[in-house]
Amino acid sequence: MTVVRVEQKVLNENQRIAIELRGQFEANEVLCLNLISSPGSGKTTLLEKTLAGFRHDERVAVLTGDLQTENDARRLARYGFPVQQIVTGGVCHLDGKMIERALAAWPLEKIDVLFIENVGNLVCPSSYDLGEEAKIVLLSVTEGEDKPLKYPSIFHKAALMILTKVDLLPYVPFDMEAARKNAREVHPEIEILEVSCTTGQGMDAWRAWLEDRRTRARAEAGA
Ligand SMILES: Nc1nc2c(ncn2[C@@H]2O[C@H](COP(=O)(O)OP(=O)(O)OP(=O)(O)O)[C@@H](O)[C@H]2O)c(=O)[nH]1
Ligand SMILES: [Mg+2]
Repeated sequence: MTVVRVEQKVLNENQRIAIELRGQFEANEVLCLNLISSPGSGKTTLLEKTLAGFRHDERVAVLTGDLQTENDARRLARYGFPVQQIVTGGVCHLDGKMIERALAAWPLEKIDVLFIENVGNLVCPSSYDLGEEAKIVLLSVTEGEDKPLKYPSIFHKAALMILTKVDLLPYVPFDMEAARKNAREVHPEIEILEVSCTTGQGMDAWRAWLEDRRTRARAEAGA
């Protein structure tokens, strides 16, 4: 019983911070996207390819979470955009406080798109609102098409599911149609993209999705 109460208190405190963060993102017209997946599904690789496609004068920034290392920030910093690593020291998700602390160093009015790479974990990050415009869940074709049914919370909350590593489809038994069906069973409106960072397949559709979100966010801010 006590454990449940403590957890609720932490989540309520997080919700308060998330509301503040969302207000700041809206006021500064920042499109914030929270990328979530199990470890190794390809979050950092997708962000590397995405950053490589932005013009150098685009106002893009990345916060990347990790239990222990700064490896991902090092990989992402090579593209010339502001990147910060958040090392959680063993905590299995990012929370609002961590984002608030990281953003204290960055003037939000100078950022148009903020990517957050969450800690690799399909469960814990789904409970923590970071003030983002949308959660994006990545599912690689080596993980099994049943994952939306086994971890429904994140697939229910994500606006977009990206099926990653589709270049491996000839080598692994993964039923794309079943994966789509399972995701739509827990979230009928979820958008779905298929991407390979190795071959570049699907990257144009991903960039178009991003551009569409930016246009919508700008229109909402102007309304
Ligand atoms: N074949 C193939 N491999 C990929 C693709 N995308 C990523 N990988 C590989 O998958 C491994 C994990 O990729 P990361 O981008 O580090 O995964 P991550 O989700 O950021 O991992 P964590 O941050 O540890 O949770 C690396 O060896 C990548 O090279 C892809 O599209 N195709
Ligand atoms: Mg990573």
